[in-house]
Amino acid sequence: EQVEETYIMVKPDGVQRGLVGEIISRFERKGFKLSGLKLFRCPRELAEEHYKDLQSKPFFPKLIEYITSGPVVCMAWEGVGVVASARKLIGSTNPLQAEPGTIRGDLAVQTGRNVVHGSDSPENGQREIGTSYKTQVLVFQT
Ligand code: DAT
Ligand code: MG
Repeated sequence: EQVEETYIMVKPDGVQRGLVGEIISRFERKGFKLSGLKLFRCPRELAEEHYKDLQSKPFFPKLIEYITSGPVVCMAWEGVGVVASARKLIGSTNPLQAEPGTIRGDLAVQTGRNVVHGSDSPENGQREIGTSYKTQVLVFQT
């Protein structure tokens, strides 16, 4: 087991509903280390890059519209096994199928409003931190 990093993003609905503290708190209580954090409004090009694997899905345009609709909180979290563990803490993509006790299971109802993103592999963790977290965004208005 080795130390790895995952990209966690509180989506616009999570920020708007005031769930940022609650979500950060769950990762902190688990014992992972917060290694980066910023609030920003995701530009369309970055959103499309972030979700490029889903480009051909019918819901892709709606997904991009949603992710760019308001400020997001993006974070890098670090720890042993953090990628898979964060996915467990987040729960299933469809919040109605997510177990109680998970973030989506406790706090969300709709797949298209599932409050938080977490990388699905260490490789994607690095890729997503590189695109969404490390990219300089010049427009800071949220
Ligand atoms: P996850 O966010 O659990 O990794 P994913 O990578 O398959 O799920 O999809 C990314 C996001 O796209 C997901 O959080 C919400 C949206 N999405 C996925 N499947 C969807 C569907 N069938 N209808 C509407 N939105 C969907
Ligand atoms: Mg995914």
